[in-house]
Amino acid sequence: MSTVKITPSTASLAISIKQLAGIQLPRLQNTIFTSNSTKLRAPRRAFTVSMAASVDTPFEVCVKQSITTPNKLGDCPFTQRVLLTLEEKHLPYDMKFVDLSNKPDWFLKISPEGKVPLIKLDEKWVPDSDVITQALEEKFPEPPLTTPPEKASIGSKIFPKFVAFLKSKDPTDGTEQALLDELTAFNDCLKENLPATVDKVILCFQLKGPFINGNEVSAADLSLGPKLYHLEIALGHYKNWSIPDSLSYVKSYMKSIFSRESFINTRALKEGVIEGWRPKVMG
Ligand SMILES: N[C@@H](CCC(=O)N[C@@H](CS)C(=O)NCC(=O)O)C(=O)O
Repeated sequence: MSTVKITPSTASLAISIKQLAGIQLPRLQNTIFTSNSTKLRAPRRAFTVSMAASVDTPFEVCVKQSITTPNKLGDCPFTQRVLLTLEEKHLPYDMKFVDLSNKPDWFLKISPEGKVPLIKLDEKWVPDSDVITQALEEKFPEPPLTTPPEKASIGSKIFPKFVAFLKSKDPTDGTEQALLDELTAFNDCLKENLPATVDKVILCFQLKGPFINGNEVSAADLSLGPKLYHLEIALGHYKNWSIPDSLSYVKSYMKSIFSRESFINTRALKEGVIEGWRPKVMG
């Protein structure tokens, strides 16, 4: 099966490619996303002409409801990871908002642990973003999002260090330095992805990424991206802290992830992220 990947910025590009290739492009399935069964939009996006992701019925996903704005997506980085995976695989989904401060009975019946995200796969409710994203990769391998094992844990210690620093009330306890050490290690990994000598190549990589696995986004980025989004908002708000300019690869990485259409479609409201962390910061 051959796969033609197109990133059309206009409908005319798609039409001319269709004419040139003499192929019948499928209708832009999987791009109508609904929230509480309301049609929202048909986003412009890269799409894959292949047998993959030929799903018409949206996946039902239980997501955290915003604590500031009803019927808006809440501040759960694990939920965003799952939604990002669905978006990047061009799979349709239907969000079911769950008020985690007042969990409804229907939710507790399908989620004994009372946690989101939760997705219905083959008529079964499946919890946990690790399990869900792995299952989606197996069922819908195109486009592939697997991060090679040797790179899969890159950046994974940043989140716990961020939480420790955010909660810390003692500026001398070393939590800020521990976070900086993790971010510096991540900066070095990203730097190694780039060839250092050819300026044009560097420019090209900078425009496209770079991501943990180089040029293409992969599962590790979809896990880390939402956590870095929380880090930026929460530390900016509660500690007036931002990532130092010297960590330029981390900064451009965040820009690349945060500006993806999939990310914009699935990110929590900024005020929701701030309020979500308040009890942890104050407690
Ligand atoms: N390991 C789980 C963690 C999921 C999780 O902790 N979700 C939080 C929201 S971000 C939750 O549902 N907490 C339950 C609660 O707040 O009552 C995953 O990766 O999906």
